[in-house]
Amino acid sequence: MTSNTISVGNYLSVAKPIAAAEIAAIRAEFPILGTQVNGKPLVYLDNAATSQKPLALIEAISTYYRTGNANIHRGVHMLSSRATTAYEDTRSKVAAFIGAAQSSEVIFTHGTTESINLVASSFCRRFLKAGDNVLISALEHHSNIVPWQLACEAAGATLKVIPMNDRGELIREDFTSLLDERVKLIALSHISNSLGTINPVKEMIAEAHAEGIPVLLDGAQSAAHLPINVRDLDCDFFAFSGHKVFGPTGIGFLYGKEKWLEQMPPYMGGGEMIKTVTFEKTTYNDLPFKFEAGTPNIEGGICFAAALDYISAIGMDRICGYEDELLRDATAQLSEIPGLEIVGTAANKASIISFNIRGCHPYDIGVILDQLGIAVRTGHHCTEPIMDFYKIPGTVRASFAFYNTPEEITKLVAGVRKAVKLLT
Ligand code: 7TS
Repeated sequence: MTSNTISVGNYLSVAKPIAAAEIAAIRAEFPILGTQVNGKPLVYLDNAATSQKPLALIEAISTYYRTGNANIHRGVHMLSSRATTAYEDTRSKVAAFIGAAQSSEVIFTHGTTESINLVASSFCRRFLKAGDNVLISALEHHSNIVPWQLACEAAGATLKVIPMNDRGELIREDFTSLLDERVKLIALSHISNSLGTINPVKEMIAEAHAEGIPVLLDGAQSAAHLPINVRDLDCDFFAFSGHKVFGPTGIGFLYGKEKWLEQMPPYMGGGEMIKTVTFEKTTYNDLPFKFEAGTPNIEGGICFAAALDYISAIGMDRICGYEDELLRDATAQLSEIPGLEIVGTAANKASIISFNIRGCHPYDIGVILDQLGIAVRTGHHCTEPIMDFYKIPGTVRASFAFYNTPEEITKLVAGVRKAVKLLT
């Protein structure tokens, strides 16, 4: 594999990555990257937790509140109708960004967690019964475990888990052997937030569909790193958070195939999700509004468009190619540190590296890195079952975005070497 050949989801694509010369201009678009932490220039390597925001987004939020604030889908007045149009325009942009057939298949939520809970609540009320199974994987974030536990408990169903190997890759034969007519839904992370594993979801979805089983993808990590096309992947649901792709917090979406969304009961009751209400009976609104009760995150919805425009202009394939170079560089350099063990060594990985150092607690390494201005995450990363699998309390995790640089990797490596010296 050359550095220009990147693994995109489950198919290979050749991209010309962002060039090193372009990075300074890109970084200038993110004011926070020019700030200092603990007297040192910030090195932000916690992008899997949340991404930083470009000026285009920051200015869009300011402009919205200065000149455009109104409630949507209700007023006859100019501000309201403009806000409604802008909010619905973002829905169309999201649909285009993920390759959905129509924007009515995009439901705005607060983020990935709410999107998964929506399906776990609504789909399972309609389709899950006692004796059925829901299938998840050993690589899931708590957000893609707990909602299914709640749904299975309510229905009298069983939650089953696709196991993984020591490299953090799902064991395909075990997946195949778990597929039977009792499985009503599979909920699978596209990319593991702890290990960076890119799951071969396209093949797994095809295999599940051959058995008539729908698949939800937890895309919290993938849409920031890979071009996404829900029709090409053929997933039935795709859950996502705007803040992971340089957008605002508190806005995300659930993509769902119309054939499922039409059959699912509403998730929450309230304003906007209805057609008519009497005390005896309520009829529900059309898609996507059936699933959008109450006043939504209007600012987030409208301004998310600025973030999508920004990254679309750069190109997800170029972002993916550049991040792949950062990943290889960081993996090679970190691996040279004595006592450092990379946790999660899948063949197909996104730009997320978890590691531990023999004799050091991840938290202590994180504190020393913080003193050097380097932001990483330490702990279990909301994936306790993964930590249990490796019998470790947690990891240090560095997660890269396209605005990170080889110089920042050098600083990370020097910081980790310093931590090793101080702690061992
Ligand atoms: N699923 C995955 C794979 C995630 O990485 C996250 C957040 C979520 C679901 C939940 O997303 P939310 O936006 O609804 O909170 N992951 C992380 C992380 O790795 N560090 O902080 C949040």
